[in-house]
Amino acid sequence: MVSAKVGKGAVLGAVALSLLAVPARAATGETGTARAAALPAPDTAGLDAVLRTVRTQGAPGALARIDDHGTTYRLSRGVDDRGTGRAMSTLDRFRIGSVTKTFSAVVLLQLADEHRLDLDAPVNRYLPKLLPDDRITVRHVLSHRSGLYDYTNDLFAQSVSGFEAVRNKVFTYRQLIGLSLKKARTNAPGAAYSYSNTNFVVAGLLIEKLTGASVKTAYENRVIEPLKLSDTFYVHPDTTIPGRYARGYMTPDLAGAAPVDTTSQTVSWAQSAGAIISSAKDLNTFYSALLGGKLLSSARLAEMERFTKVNSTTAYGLGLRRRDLSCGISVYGHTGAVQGYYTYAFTTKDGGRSLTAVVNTSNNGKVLDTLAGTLESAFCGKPAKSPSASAANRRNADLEE
Ligand code: HEL
Repeated sequence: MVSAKVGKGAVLGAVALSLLAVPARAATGETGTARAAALPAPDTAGLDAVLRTVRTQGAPGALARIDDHGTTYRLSRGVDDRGTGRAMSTLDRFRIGSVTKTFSAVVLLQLADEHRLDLDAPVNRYLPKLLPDDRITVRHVLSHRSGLYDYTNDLFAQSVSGFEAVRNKVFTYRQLIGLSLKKARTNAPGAAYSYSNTNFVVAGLLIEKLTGASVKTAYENRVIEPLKLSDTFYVHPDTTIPGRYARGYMTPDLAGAAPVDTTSQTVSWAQSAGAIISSAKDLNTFYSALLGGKLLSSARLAEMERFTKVNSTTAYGLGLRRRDLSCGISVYGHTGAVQGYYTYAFTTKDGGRSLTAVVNTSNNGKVLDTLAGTLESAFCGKPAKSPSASAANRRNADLEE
């Protein structure tokens, strides 16, 4: 059950652990940047402790991958398939949920770079009469400040039955926006941050209007192919994950009931707000390239990084989250929660060190909270003080939005 080919591996009961550290640049004599030297070494033991803890809290499997200036660390625990007992692997593909939002924002910011989109123009300039208020701009939408109500609050008021009701459904973007517009807006345009999937459905419609093609084509032409993201797919409305993947399991609403296998789903309720499939390697490549300035001009990247404070540890830019860690380091990326999977994918300011951590469960706030500890282990290194103050117990600030 040990998948490590290099480095350390261990088997603990029925649990598989692989820990692989590959100093890819050592052979060429390359060294890290000055910035890399300033970062503490990743705490792989701490990272593994987080993966073990989420297993005890109900996650069938967990994985984490760090890419640090050419050195890769890979850890996995538990299973990616409860039926067969196959070990979770860092090679597994999974559903990334709202990490998709950064992909959508990148496409729109590239269109802004090409002078085909003005971020401060009303959405209605490009999509006449779509929204009931001409003051809602593209920037408001990408920063969750539009005030458009999040229709998923209603769809998933009951977690399992809500999921089953939409699992195989195919929505149009306009149907989803219609669900939102049945409800009062949460704030005046630009007045407040209020996270809403509706914003990134509007983003998808904008992408399709401005490019004259599907979001799938835009993701492929502008991000997936240029970065050679061979594990990244937008298959909507297909329900299957290509190749090797982790099956997703939603925690039942009723204690004692069996986990719900959510692997097969259209994710049509999310589309450009949350339907991409990817892997830890690809997400690390993506965020490293983005923060490293390879996808956007420096002016557009700076706009993406104009953050609105969400709470004490989180801020939101344009389709991009910032997490402020206990050691004073801030990291940039996104979190994802789609039925069956939780994802954290973040990188440093220069894109030099990236972490993706995933569990194949959802509807489990404890696991989501605990998984945030992977950020502390990956970017802050070993805790300076008592290990009992472990970052594994940090509250997931995103839940407090
Ligand atoms: S929620 C978030 C996360 N985002 C938002 C988006 C995403 N995901 C959703 O809106 C799906 C919510 C339903 C998930 C479901 C479960 O856990 O399986 N939960 C329920 O049904 C609860 N009643 C802000 C956490 C993000 O991090 O951006 O992804």
